[in-house]
Amino acid sequence: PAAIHLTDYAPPQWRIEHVDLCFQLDPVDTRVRSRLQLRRAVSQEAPLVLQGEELKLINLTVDGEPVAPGNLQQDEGSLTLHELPAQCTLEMETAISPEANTALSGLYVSGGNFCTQCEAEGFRRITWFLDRPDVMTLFTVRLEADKDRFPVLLSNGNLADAGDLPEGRHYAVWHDPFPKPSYLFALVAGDLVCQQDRFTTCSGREVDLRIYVQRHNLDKCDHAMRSLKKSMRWDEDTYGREYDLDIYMIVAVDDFNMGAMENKGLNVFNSKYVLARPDTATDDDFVAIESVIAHEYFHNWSGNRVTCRDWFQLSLKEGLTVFRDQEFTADQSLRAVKRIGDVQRLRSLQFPEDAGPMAHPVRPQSYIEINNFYTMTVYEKGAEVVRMIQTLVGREGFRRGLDLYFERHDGQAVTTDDFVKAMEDANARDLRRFRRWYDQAGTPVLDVAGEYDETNQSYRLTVRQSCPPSQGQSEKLPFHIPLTLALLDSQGREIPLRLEGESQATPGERVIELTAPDHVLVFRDVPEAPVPSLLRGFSAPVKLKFPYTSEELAFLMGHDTDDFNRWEAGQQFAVQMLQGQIAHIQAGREPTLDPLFQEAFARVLDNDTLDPALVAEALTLPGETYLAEQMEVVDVDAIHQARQFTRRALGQALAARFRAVYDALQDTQGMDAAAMGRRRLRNLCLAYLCAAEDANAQALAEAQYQSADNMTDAMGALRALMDCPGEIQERSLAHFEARWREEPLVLDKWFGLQATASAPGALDRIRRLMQHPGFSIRNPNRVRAVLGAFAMANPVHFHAADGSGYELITDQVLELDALNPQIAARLVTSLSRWKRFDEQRQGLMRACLERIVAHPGLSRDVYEIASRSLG
Ligand code: BAL
Ligand code: ZN
Repeated sequence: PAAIHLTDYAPPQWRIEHVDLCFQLDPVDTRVRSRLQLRRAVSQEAPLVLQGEELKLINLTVDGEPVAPGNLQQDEGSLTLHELPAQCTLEMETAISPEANTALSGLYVSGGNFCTQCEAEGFRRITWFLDRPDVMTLFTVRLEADKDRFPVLLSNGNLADAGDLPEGRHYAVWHDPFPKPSYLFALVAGDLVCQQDRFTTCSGREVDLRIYVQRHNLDKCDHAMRSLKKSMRWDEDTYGREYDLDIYMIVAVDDFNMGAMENKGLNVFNSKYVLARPDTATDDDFVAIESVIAHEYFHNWSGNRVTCRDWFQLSLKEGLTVFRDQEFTADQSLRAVKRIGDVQRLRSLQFPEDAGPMAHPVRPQSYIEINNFYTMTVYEKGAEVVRMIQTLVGREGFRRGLDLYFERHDGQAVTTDDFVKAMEDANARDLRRFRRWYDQAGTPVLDVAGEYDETNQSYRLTVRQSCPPSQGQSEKLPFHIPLTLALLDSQGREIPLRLEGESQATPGERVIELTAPDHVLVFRDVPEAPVPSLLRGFSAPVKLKFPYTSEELAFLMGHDTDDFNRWEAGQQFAVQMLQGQIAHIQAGREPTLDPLFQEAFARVLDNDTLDPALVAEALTLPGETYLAEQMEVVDVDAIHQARQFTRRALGQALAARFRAVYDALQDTQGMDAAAMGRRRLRNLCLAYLCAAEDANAQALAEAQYQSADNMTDAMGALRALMDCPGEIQERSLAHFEARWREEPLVLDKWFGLQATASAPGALDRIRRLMQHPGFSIRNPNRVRAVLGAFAMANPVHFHAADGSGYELITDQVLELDALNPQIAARLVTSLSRWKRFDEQRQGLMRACLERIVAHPGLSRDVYEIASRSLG
């Protein structure tokens, strides 16, 4: 398959000013009639090339007349019309089979209902079209279906008409007054019920809010509805963005490739991000639902009103919208806790992507299959890039820039350059160098060193930036990096900062702008040797290296005035210690627990002035994938052993204190952030107690499981018990399965726990789970809960030395590819970083990738990931 390049972008030669669509819905044979009002956008004659996949063309006319056979050419994926008048009406009828659509792209059936997913290129699986985001069209959509089976008929915009038809059928007509690209089209038809509410916008307009679900899920919509109203108010208050239609609809479906989709006025959601009751969903689920609802809602401006010119600009809407949803979530709870979670995700998932064969810039320069570029880099690193702009221009400046961006580009399809330009123009700033963040892949490294000069009372920081080469980019130009820092005295107070050449010191922290490969910063009037607090709040997505001693890290853990950096110091301390343990294990020696670390850890546990959520973050050891990133050659077994050893040793050494904190946190009622924080810390204490392999702890966990009235505590207990194989664990897992086997989203938690278990016999376990009546390879959530969890979050067994884990995943990738290439391709990424492992594993992983690439009939999606990985 051929790659598509950003440099080949050319504006569309035709515009579709209006489209009328009429769907005669039938699961096996749906008929789609479309009428396109076309206008040529260039002065010279130009053929019209429409995209289409898996379509049967029934008939076609131009201005009511058939087209001469010589002027119509159908190829794989395209339909070309020659010699069209500059303005004309094209009418077509196509036939599609939604029920046979297992790729879940285009129009398909889920749970007996019709739904669509058109981003990025699913619309071409519905009808022939200019299926590209820079063609913005007014849509009028008529739906016709059997009234009993499909009583609800929805599409984008506002309802214009509805009524009955002969033979038990009915219709609805929807008109969307905002021109939009085809990827934002949606339709839903089915037997659904809705939870309804209202929202009055800041200008006083009334909006009808509806969440559509299957009837048995109607009691799980309250949280989603609350989240929607909060998001709408927050976007008005924070960014002055008001909703623009009379109705906002969300539909939950069980079979969905992504998390959710921001179709104009009609969001279609993976039910995982809608449905929640305290007894069925954990606190993390509640938070995730709130943030995805917010994310899709925020897209109404950052994505829909202003959209992308082409798919290389995907981060224009995704990076910005992730940034907006991160800020929203930060405002609902503790900002530092949100930041910690986001940075953990970035470092454990995006940094590896940026260092591997799939590395690509935030604005990729080429792709074979765009679905493969809905990545951590485009989303999460893209959000970091937006965050850095805010750090550079300040919050008010950022708001000015965003206002200008929306005002200047409303109704347009634009580029990341247009976004940066608006930020520059609104703030009279030059961000030329900053733009490199969009075009250069790889994670920059900051090597920092500090030197105190007592005689001159000065502190000298030298900062060197570098960035390792990535595919197609051997040399990198320096990045424009905001480095937020403070200097702390021995009491933990921030020393006022006066850089050489400045006449006055300023209190607090500073944002230093790094633009060159090397910087030397000399701070004056520094009365004692300071401890620097660097990259505060993770002010840039870089790897920071500073030679802190254990004592300095312990000091920062207890004293840094930046919450994020206090946590970060603990993580760095833990990484240092775990690395030492890993080396011991590799040398055949017993690991030991550093008493200084234990002390610092215990001080945090005992600190009852800190918020429990922050304490829980501080007491959570770095994850295995993050630790793997720090090693030359990844040793999954040694990493796992070291981490388990440390958990057990801390659990044993501090058992009484964990128990005391556990007991003190009895008040865990409520769904507010404070209650969630208490539950988090309490469950963490329980996990350490169980890791210590104490029989009392198992009984405590079982008692918690049995008495839990919420899923967080039930799962907290079960997760803790996963460290203790035996009767109690088996009994509890069996109880959970019996209780929740009819609730697929809850059963996914049970699948996930077992798919990630480190106990022996993982392969049999995975095979058994796949035989469970609740499992289906056709459902993306089930695949993620079992196969995804195994491949991404069970390193010890996935990387089993005999290659059995790789073989299992390879078999499943090939089976899945014939059904759903997008989901299959995601699974392949688990094999892509084979070069990071020892020689034997490298050989086994490479052989699996080669087996995949050689498989006949492979999808573009899987081919691209597997071939690049071998690259
Ligand atoms: N646009 C795809 C789903 C999302 O990022 O909202
Ligand atoms: Zn998005």
